[in-house]
Amino acid sequence: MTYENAAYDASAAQRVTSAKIVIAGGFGVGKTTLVGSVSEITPLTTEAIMTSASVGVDDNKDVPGKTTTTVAMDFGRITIDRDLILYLFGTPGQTRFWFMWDELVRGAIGAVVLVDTRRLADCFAAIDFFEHRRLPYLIAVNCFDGQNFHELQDVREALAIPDDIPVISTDARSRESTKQTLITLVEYVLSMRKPRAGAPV
Ligand SMILES: Nc1nc2c(ncn2[C@@H]2O[C@H](COP(=O)(O)OP(=O)(O)OP(=O)(O)O)[C@@H](O)[C@H]2O)c(=O)[nH]1
Ligand SMILES: [Mg+2]
Repeated sequence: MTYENAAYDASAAQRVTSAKIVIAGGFGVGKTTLVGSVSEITPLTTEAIMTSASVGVDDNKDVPGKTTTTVAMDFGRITIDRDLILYLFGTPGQTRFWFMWDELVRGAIGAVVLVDTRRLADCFAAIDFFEHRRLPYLIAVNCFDGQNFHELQDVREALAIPDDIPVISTDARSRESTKQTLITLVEYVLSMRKPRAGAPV
């Protein structure tokens, strides 16, 4: 490699931007699945076996195959294109781990709130949390093979989500679908940072 090439590579490396994204939502909605489907590194997960102690505490009747739950966080990474790397932090879903959320969102540019429409109310706490901290978020309805199908406009109305916040559907198991969800979030965050037409500069 010539010196010129090396110098060129170094400047390219400097243009790489990284950003932290939080993946949140209720218990068993697919957060760990989403981080795992898209991460290009082996995702760090902190799953623990659900024991009889969780009976009556964790409502897993809509996710009957579920035997583990996240007790700290999920962590993964995806390179969106040559100059944008996203670091993904999945939250634990159960309310008894809420004390971790402040640390998890520190420095994040935005959040994906995953929703299962069969348990819509489970995402209210995450929405409240991000609104209170003014962290941009979007709503991603995890499709669960269509078993929970609802029109996105109905979901928006049920959750009282303002029109400017994206409400999209996704499949947490699909790398392409998850990647598109993350791109939508980044574009939304960037659009919020652009000065509005007519705004003082
Ligand atoms: N059929 C179907 N199953 C899914 C989908 N997304 C997740 N699952 C399953 O749902 C269960 C829960 O997924 P997880 O990714 O563990 O959910 P989580 O939100 O991380 O759960 P907690 O960390 O315990 O809150 C797992 O058994 C997944 O395989 C989906 O889109 N379709
Ligand atoms: Mg999890």
